[in-house]
Amino acid sequence: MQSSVAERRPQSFERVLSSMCTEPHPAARRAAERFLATNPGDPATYATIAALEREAVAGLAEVTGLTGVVADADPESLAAHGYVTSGGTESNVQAVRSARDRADTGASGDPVVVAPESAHFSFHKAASVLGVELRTVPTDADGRADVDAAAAALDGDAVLLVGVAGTTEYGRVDPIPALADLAVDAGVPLHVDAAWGGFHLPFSDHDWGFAVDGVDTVTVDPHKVGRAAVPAGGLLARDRGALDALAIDTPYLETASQASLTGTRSGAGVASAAAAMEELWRDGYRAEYERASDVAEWLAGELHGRGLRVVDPELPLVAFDLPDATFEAVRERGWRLSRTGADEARIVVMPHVSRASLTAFLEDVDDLL
Ligand code: 0PR
Repeated sequence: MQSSVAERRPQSFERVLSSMCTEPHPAARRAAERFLATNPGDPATYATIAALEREAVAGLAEVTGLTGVVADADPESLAAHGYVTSGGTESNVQAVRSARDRADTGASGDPVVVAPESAHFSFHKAASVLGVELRTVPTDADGRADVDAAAAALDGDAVLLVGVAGTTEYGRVDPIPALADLAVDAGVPLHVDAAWGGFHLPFSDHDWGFAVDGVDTVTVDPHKVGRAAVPAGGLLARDRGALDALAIDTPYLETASQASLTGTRSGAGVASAAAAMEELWRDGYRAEYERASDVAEWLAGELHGRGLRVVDPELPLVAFDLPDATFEAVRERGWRLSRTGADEARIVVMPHVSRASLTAFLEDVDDLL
């Protein structure tokens, strides 16, 4: 007989190597539990969680460089520039929706979103629900958006260009400044998907966020590298108009409008995002970026030393060739490992992925190779 729910426990993160989920920060976990039954979708009723959402957005504005570009950076006014979503999917859907509804193309066909083929599958969902055409363009040999291909794809029907800062499969950062120039020339906004990369990038050499002119909206997820509890994504916009375009009247609530896609949403994610950033921005995240980058470099060297082809990591995500039989055998030993579309094994060096756990993984690989 199946044991009761109360007796069951989630699996440990010890052998989880390809997921973008991780152990929340202890303060984030506690905050999530306290605010579990609140609804930030109704700020007039749940004022404390609404205030925490303003703080979380202010935190995300720091992470993405928005505070450096908007004149008035106090949390009250920043609140109109973003909100805590349910995750990267909602953020990306909403970015596409906002761009579609702000566009004035006089387009003949469906509005077009141009994105590199490395863009996350949430853009396909967005295209499907929003009635836009997703026009994907090739990446270069290194897995970054090909700027010339993007330029060729932007025509009069285009309403949005997408760049990815930290791709799901390889952790690649697209050339955001070049894409931004292109977007400005074409008269379309640029959306940067930094759902995974966003909490690493401030400590890297990349130009990626609102510091780059032409970047209009950014996805950045506290529930990935930000160490908040699920669900906590982030959507940020340079101009309040991008959020205004999403606002729907809410006649019977005390608050007059709502920009989020979901109605009732858990205060757990919002509170835990605020708590995680209070604890970790900036030094904690910097330390994790440095730790994870070191671990990724070390892992790439170890794999290379075993004669395996490794995709040189840019952010802490390592893709490498592993023979099919070995891949299946390590999975049978409990390692949770997934593959890229090109069949490489893929290790995301999340906060719970340590050198010690990877050493144990490599011992299993040695044993099986
Ligand atoms: N944008 C990028 C660049 C992403 O990598 C992801 C998620 C998203 C958007 C969508 O975010 P949400 O899943 O929060 O809506 N990438 C991971 C992936 O598809 C999501 C994931 C996380 C998958 C944990 C498995 C897992 O265990 O691989």
